[in-house]
Formats: sequence, structure tokens, C-alpha cells
Amino acid sequence: MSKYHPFNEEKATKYAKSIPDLFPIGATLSSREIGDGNLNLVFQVEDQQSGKRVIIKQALPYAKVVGESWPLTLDRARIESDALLLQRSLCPDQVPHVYLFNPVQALTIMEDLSDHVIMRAGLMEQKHYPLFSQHIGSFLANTLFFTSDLGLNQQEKKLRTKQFINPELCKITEDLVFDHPYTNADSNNFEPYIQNEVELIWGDAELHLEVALLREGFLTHAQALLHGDLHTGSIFVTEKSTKVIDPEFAFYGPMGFDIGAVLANLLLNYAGQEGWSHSESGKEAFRVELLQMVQEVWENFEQEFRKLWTDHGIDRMAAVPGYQDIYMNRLLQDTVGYTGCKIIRRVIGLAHVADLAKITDPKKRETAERCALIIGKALIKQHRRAVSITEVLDIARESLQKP
Ligand code: SR1
Ligand code: MG
Repeated sequence: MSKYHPFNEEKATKYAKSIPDLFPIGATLSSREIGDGNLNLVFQVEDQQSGKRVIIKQALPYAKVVGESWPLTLDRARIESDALLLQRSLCPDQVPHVYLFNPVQALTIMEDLSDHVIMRAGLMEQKHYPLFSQHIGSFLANTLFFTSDLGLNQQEKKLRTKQFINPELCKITEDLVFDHPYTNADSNNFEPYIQNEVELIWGDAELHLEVALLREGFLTHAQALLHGDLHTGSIFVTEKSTKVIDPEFAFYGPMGFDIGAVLANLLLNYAGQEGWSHSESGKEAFRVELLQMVQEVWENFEQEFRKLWTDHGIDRMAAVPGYQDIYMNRLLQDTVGYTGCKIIRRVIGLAHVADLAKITDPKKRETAERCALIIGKALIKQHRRAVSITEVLDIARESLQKP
């Protein structure tokens, strides 16, 4: 098996058998392709006797969601594996174990997480994850701090920046998040019932200016190693555990992009509760909980990041009085802006989220999508003035008052 070829279930089983010490000798293995993402193949391989499972994730040389007409580098598998290893070294409890990376087959064998659920699916069923905000706040603080110039030797950081140069996957984000939703692009994918709102967004010069500034930050601000695609489909949860997967979009970029991705996906679910809650009171209660999570994710992140800065900062100049406060406020403003961008792209752009797209009642889906757009636009427009995370909560609450 030397030259790259995409696996099927049979090949995945055979390959797993060939890896020493992965399963007991003579184990009876079977595989299932379980990938539901936009880009890759994912096989779950199971030993019938012991029940032990592993995941084989293999990159395809094109974007699965579009097909072979959209070629995509296999190097993203290396980036993902390197990022998983690095993030696990910083946050062992929040990142799955990697058993093996095979650069030729562009695949990673990693820990199976089927005792967890995809967070997006859990939130659509109004499940509660009381430790999530603490876990993800800690993941964000540690991965962002210790890969930035604040917590990592600055020469080493430059080498890391080189290791994680990821131009093709960044280009996807530059187009799908920061460009196409704001113009009549072929890749856009939205329901005709929101055409009027989408056209207003295409013509909104004030909004475009703010998006251009946020896009500039994404293109140029190599602040820390980002996960790069930290939506609730990249997070596995139980009530007691949180695991972050899929960092194939990892690169050195602005920290607020990762934090914003988490907040955006909580807010997309907030909008989507229009279609998922079974009663008005249930909807209201779960929305209160989601907003509390938004606040706690930021607050837990901020508290832990500031503590890391104080206890582990390696930069003498970063201890200058006042600097940390200015830095954290800029970070909040970036977070607010990127949250808005990550919301709008999921309504107008190519790739949608189940929280909205799977609502079967078109009237409720429309209400939910309009709500998401209202939140996204307001966050983008106000991001440079933000001084508190509570402003995000106010914007979300106000979006429900609008027609
Ligand atoms: C063509 S890839 C579309 C989207 O899927 C990934 O999860 C990223 O969010 C990307 O933008
Ligand atoms: Mg992904």
C-alpha cells in the first residue's frame, strides 16, 4: 500500500490489521464509513471480540461536498495530525489521542469518540453540557496562549508559523466566510425566501467595510495557531467531557476567529431553536442557557488566558502595565466580529449547519435564518466598539424582537 488511494471499508479494515499493536493479533475487524463532514472519509474500525474501536480519517484529494471539480491538497492531513498532537500536548483532556499518521495515504488513526456525541446534534435536542464552557474556555486559552508570542519563544513561533502554512484551506475560508456571502457569488446557497434580506446584505457598504477589516485580520494577523474551523460539528461532548477534533484548517491567524467560531455556533443554535424546541417555554429556557454559555465561554477563556499571561508570559514587554487590558479588549472586539462573520456564512454561503438547514417547517426555518442574519449583521457592525461580552447577549435577545 505505497501510493495514495482512497480507502473503502474493506481497505480500511485491511489497513488497520496491518498496523502492529493497534488490535490484538487475530482480531476480527470490521469497518464502517461514518463521515458526514464536507471534506474527508472517516472509517470506524471495530474489533468484534473486544469492542475496541479506532477512527481512520483519510483526506480526499478534492472537497467531498462539491466533488472532484474542486481539488484540494492532501497536505491538510499532515496539518491536522500535527495540530492534534500539538493541541493534545497543551490540552490532553480535550483532544483525542493520535495513534499514527500516514503521509502517503493522507490518513490519521485516532481515538474513537463514539461514547460522545457531536455537540451540534446534542444542542439540537436541547441537551445540557454543564462543563462545556469551562472545557472549551480552557482549550482556547491554552492552545492560543502557548502558540502565541506571549507564551512561546518568538523564534520558535516563527518556525511553527511555517509548519502550519495552509494556503488552500485558508483560501476556502477567505472566500466562503469573508467574501462570497457579501456578493452574488456562484457558490452561495440560500433559500429564495430570504432573497430580499440577502440583497440588502450585498448592498450594505457599512457592513462590507467591517467585513473587509475582519478579513484583513484573518489574512495578516499571525497571532496564534488556530484550530481554524471550530464549529460545534468539530466538538464531541458528554455531560462530563469535551473533545475537539478536525483541525485541518489550522494556521497562524487571529485568536478571535476560533473563539468567534464557538460563539457563532452557539448563536446559530439559538436562532435554530425556533425549529427545535417543543414549547415556547422550553425554547425560551434553552435560549437563556445558550446565552449563558456564550458569556461563560468568553469569561472562562478570558480568566484563564489572563492567568496564563501572568504566570507563564515569556515576553518582558508584555508585562508593561495596561498592555494586557488593551490586548484583551482588542481580542473581544475581534471575537465579536468573527462571530458575526461565521453566522452569516452559514445562512448565505456554501456550507450550512443542521441547526438551521434541518428545520423541516419552512416558516420556522425562515424565521430562524432571519434571526441569525440579524445577529450576524449587528455583531459585525458593532464589533469595533465592543467593550463587554454582554453586548453579544443583548444583540441576540434583541434579534427576537425584530419582525
Ligand atoms: C468546501 S469546505 C466547506 C466548509 O466545510 C468546512 O467544515 C469548513 O467550515 C469549510 O468552510
Ligand atoms: Mg471539519
